[in-house]
Amino acid sequence: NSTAPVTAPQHSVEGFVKEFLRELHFGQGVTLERASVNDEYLALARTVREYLMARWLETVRRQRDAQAKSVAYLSAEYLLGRQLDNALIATDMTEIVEEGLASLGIELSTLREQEVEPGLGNGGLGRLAACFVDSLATMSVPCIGYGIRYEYGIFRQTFVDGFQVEQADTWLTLGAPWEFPHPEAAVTVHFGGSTERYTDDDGVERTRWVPAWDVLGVPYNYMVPGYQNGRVNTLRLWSARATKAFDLAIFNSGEYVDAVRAQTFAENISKVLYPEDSTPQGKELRLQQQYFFVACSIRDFVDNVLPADFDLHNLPDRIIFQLNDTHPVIAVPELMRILVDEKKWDWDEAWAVTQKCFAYTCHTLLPEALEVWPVALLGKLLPRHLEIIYRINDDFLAEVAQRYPGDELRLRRMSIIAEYPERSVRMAFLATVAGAKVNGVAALHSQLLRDKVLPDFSEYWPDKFTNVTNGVTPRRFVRLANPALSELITDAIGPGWLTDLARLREMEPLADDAEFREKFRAVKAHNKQRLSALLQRRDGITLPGDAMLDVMVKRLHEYKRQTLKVLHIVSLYERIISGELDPTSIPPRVFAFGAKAAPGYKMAKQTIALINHVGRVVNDDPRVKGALTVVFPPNYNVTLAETLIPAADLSEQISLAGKEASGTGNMKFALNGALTIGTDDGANVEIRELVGDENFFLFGLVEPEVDALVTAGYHPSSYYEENPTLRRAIDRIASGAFAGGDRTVFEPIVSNLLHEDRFLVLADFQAYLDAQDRVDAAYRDTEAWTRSAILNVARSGYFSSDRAMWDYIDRIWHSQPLAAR
Ligand code: 26Y
Repeated sequence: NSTAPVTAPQHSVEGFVKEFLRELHFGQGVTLERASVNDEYLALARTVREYLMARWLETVRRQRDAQAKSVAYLSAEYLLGRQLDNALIATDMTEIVEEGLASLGIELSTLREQEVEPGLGNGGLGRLAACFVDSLATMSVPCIGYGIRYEYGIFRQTFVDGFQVEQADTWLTLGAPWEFPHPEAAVTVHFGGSTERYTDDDGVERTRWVPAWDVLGVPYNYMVPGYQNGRVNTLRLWSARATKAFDLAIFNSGEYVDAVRAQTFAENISKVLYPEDSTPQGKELRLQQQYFFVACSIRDFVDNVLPADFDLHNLPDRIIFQLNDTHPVIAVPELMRILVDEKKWDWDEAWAVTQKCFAYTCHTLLPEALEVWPVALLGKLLPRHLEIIYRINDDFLAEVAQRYPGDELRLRRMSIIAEYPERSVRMAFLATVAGAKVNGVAALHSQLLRDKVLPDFSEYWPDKFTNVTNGVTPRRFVRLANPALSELITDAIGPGWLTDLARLREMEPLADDAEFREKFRAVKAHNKQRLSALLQRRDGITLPGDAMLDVMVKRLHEYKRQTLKVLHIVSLYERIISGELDPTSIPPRVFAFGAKAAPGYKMAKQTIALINHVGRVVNDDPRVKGALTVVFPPNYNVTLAETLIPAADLSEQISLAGKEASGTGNMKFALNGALTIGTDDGANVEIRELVGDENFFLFGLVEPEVDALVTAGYHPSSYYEENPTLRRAIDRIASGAFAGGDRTVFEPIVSNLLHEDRFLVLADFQAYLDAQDRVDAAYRDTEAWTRSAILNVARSGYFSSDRAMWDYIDRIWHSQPLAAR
């Protein structure tokens, strides 16, 4: 009967094997003897899915019944990482599956490797969204994640002669076993056209949008399993399809081929993730993507998630739309359009509700990363939304004028519409005006956001601004990525830490236990071997046996200062080969990099080449052999991070103070027992406060000093002239020593450093080298280093994304989980 409960297959080896073979036979249509690795992987994924299905359906049902307030997380990016292991851990199936597969002669590890991770994000912001939905599911908080199902995620990076070459990310080609498409539930989204005034049946003057074209949004649902709590939330990603209108055009047009091409035009909207993550170019397709997914999502929530008779005046009791940066901010005028044009509400009534439904998270401090849309472009694509934005701005500025009579300059500064260099909409201002709350992503960032980025707004609405320091999920970044450490922790303090990470504190006394330190070192050594084996297999890279592993992994950006790290390596190299430094006097080090550059970002791509070329020279030089090794495996992604981070001894977090909003890699390293060398920036500040000064290598200018130096006039060449160590390192690069004698290849990097150096690499160089000397000294005392590493783990529980989610609930959402807290 239709209400029969869906039940999961038996939680046992036999239950699993039976189901797996059924999937192989009836799902994949192959016998075990004839099955490919991909057949086996797909059958396994579908089997594991079955163990989650009953929980998922039950979660959806309970959520409908409870009518509780939900979070709708709106994000253009979700950098999910592989799904299989996460699902196994959530269902506690790993051992059963390992044993069951082994009985069929299949290795689980082989099937794991078959999965291509969904890379539907660029970096920190996308990975944060994935951590947040994981935590909300684990905490039993009603949440639906909305985003875009890009057909091509972040590009695959390869190196040719050390230079980055991008390849398409074809993550869907071998099958997508984790998604549930619902073409029957497609939503229509309109674009273009014009607006017109008319008088409605009640004699009221109204506006309506007469769009020119439309596309369909097809929802693809993904399971977001909570950690062993019987709950599965939903991530709904939208894919663009042509509408009937497009099909009709095909039949009515003589130009059949052109018409079919027009169909592809519609489908282009969700085709590819933009690989830029800080310099938004005003690309029309990007705006189409943004409006596409928020229009689908609001429509979906209002029409499908809410009950049919729901009174939208109560919307704020049922939903909070959390805006992940400005990318989904066009949702604000979209909700206004629905309420005012479609539901025929008064403007003020609609605005009062809208203002309670949104909250905005800012992820940057770089002025060039703040999105603005030229009015001409926005008006062409979304003419009604532009009118609505103008009206919001007019009303807002009228209010400001009342509070500050005669303050023309202030009005110009605060206007949502910028006039120069071109008339455009400042999306961060729109989000701030519309949002009930605005938050930064680390304590320092939130402070600078108030003081530097949005000072007029924080003066106007002091209570609107708050901070929620980022976090990362311990399920993926400790339990899944570091099973050996997880076992050690659980043996010591029990399993409760995985859902209550503050409990890692209970490990603190063990830092003074010699036996525990020995075990902790064994875990690190094991993880290094695991990494070594992976890099050998994956890239043919050989790691030296026993060396400090010094890791810098993150997107390539000038403000993150990979160049400072390169100067450190070149300086060590130069001092060794010139006879100044005895290579046996320093602990052997492996410098590992991972970084993708935006394809159009010249300086970043050149820096990648420089790292690779320095690596080639250093690794081939017998004079430094064993002492210095540089590795740069291509295509750094979530999957590689899961093996790289647990092996690290030293975490490089060396951005210029005041530029990195938070960082989340920094948290993952600390939680896996690496010590940080870092500036006073982003969440580094909080990491250092918590782990203690003596367990963190701090260096460099602090933000007010950066500010003062830049204001006074910064001259990088003076550092070059006055510091011989620095001069020798830069000269070596300039000499062409890393480009086969060609001085031109890296000339742009050298001249940028000497004459511009926007991010004060030269100003921080000596302080960085001094801090690295402190690292070397500390590393020589093995017991003390291990003690610090253990304390880093024990004191980093604060950086769980579960804690971040509780903070959002307390400070922003005011929703409550279905289950008691
Ligand atoms: C508009 C487009 C060009 C764009 C696309 C992606 C702009 C920005 C981004 C992504 C930004 C991002 O990843 N920011 C990072 O967010 C992390 C999570 O809050 C922070 O930890 C990190 O410091 C910040 O750089």
